[in-house]
Amino acid sequence: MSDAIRYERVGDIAVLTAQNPPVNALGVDVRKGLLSGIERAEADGAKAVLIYGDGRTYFAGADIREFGKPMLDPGLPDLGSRIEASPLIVVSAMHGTALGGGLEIALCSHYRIAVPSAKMGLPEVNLGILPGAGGTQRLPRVAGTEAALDMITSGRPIKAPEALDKGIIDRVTEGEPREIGLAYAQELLDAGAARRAVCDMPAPEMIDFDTRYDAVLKKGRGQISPATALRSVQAACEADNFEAGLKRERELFMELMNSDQRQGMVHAFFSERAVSKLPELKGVTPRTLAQIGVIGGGTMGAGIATAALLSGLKVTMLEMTDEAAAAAKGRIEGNLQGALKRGKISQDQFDILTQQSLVLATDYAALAEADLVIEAVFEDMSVKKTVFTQLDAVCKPGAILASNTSYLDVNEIAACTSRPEDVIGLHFFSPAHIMKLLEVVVADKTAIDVVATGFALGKMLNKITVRAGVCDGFIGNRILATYRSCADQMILDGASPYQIDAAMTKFGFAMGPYAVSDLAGLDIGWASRKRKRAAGMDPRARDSVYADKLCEAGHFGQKTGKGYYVYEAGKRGGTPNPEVAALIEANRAELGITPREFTDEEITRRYMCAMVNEAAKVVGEGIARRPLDVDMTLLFGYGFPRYHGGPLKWADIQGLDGILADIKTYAQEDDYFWQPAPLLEQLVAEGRSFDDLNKGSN
Ligand code: TC6
Repeated sequence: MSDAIRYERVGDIAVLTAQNPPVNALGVDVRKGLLSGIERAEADGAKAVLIYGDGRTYFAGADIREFGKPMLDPGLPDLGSRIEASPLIVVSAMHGTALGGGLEIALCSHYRIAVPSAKMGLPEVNLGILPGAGGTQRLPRVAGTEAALDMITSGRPIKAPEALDKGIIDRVTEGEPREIGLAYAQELLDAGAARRAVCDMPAPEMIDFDTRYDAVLKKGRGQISPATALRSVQAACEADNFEAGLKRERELFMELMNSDQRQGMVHAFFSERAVSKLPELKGVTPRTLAQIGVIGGGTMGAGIATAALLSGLKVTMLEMTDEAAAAAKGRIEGNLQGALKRGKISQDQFDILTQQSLVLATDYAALAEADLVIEAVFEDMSVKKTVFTQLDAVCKPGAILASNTSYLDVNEIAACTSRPEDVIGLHFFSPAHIMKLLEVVVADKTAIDVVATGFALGKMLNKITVRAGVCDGFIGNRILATYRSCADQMILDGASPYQIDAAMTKFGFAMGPYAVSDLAGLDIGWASRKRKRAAGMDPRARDSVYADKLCEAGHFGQKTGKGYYVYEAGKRGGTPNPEVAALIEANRAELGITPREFTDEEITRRYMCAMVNEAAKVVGEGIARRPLDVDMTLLFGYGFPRYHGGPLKWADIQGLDGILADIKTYAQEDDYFWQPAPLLEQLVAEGRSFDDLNKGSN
């Protein structure tokens, strides 16, 4: 018997208890234990078997760490079928999360009971695979085709009462899984209940799968697992018998298991958990966080305040005038109304947050007791310095002084205070109460417990928190500036913004870079270009002015109704702005460029090579500690498609040598922009990958 499953007899019931913390993943030892437990129960004269999990959960799924390696026996599908075929009555009692292979084992049991708080689902599509242990065959049989398709293609878990309604479980009872499971199994035995196998149920109802397939594929924006899972459910309806359906599920499962997308999504799963685990923070106690100040109540500051309020912090919002403070309050209330509508907070909570937890102020003295102050004022160094000088004068000793700057030098900001060790960058993404990313920007003198507090804040606000070093744009905006510049150069050379947007949405981004610029506001890029020109650009750098002309004409994108696209009131999305082509042509003529054709493939390759090359520089220079930090920044802050895993995982999958070779080819046209990252050259020379660096850092 394996240690991962404890076997015991309680009267006529053999009890199999999973003991594989933290989440009772169905690794090989657990599978072996379940198999031998069933065999032993049958040999032992037991009449029923109860399966449940020790600790916080029933099985949370297959052991994801085993993916990509040969599956050791017994495999999950065979184990499930063996449990289902047992002549004994098998009962699963669920608590915590019964996910993926976990729910599939429950579906192989003959009866299912759960505590009300238990959640269950088949989230495999989010890992780039499909429920491959019979889930696509059994769930539609018990829940019906529509309900099963919804759960399987979305990966969305449901709570026990909903599962009861859908016929997925038989009973919901308060209590400990062991106690309720034993009582239920005994009740079934006493009632002489029959063994009941889902595989014996009739095939589920047929629906129009082809129409659904197209819709699911479109919704996935290139992600193949939901649409493939749909085909597997279709097999449940169409196959001659249960075994034939299982066989089809297996084939489709293996296709996905061997796909690049599975690699990308599993990388994302582990990286989003690893990203905030920094060895240097082990054992460091964060400073107390109860009350924070936010300076500046524009979109960003109001978003930060909203996020903080929702996490239970008290917030003092500082603005310049009473009118501006009232406007900030209006924005925060608007954000909280959204949370109220989505059911995240109750009306009572809304009232408390807006009337008690939020304080408005126009005098810095109101920040004297704050544990942390986050400045979200205009992105200008002299304005920031004025703010920090005042904060230095009023804040209590030990208070953390944070800037939400997206580009500026946090060392320079820190230097204008008498306490640079308390200064840090906390770079939120707009809208800050919705976007998941937080860059914690660590300056030269930032104290380690201040860094730990930045991460603690990220956890409180439910953010993906990434450590970044100081440089222009930190991790995300620095890399963005480079791939945007690559796109701008392709435009000078002959591509159109619309072709680039189309190529990048085909790659999997929700929006292309020019549509994103219109959304963010073209004035942001304009200000950044002016700042770079004022600081003195390298004469070898290619500069473009067509975008400036749009701004000079007052076109800042969506907010002014016109940018790269024209936006009509009441209509979603925009149509290409006909003025843009003329501006680009004038710019090309000025520079003496004869435009050439670009294919979508070339656009994607250049764009991605620029992104990967800059990302490799960011890691090589220590601005990001690990490649996975870059990957998570791009995934959670910049809409990078999750199924590619992040730019550096994507690069590993493509092959680093090919990427370096292409960068060197592009460098023959422009050896200033396309300078290969030393880290990329080193990895290629050593035959290593970015992921090797991730593993080496754990
Ligand atoms: C499947 O079942 C396929 C079946 C078909 C096969 C034929 N495996 O998230 P947390 C680790 S696919 C291995 O921080 P929470 C996790 O990495 C699977 N490890 O906790 C972390 O490790 P660390 C379908 C796993 O309370 C630790 O456990 N199932 C697995 O916030 C704690 O995790 C899923 O997709 C795993 N399956 O959330 C469920 N799960 O401490 C995936 C977790 O070293 N899991 N770990 O960083 C989850 O969604 C969440 O972990 C949770 C618990 C909701 C279960």
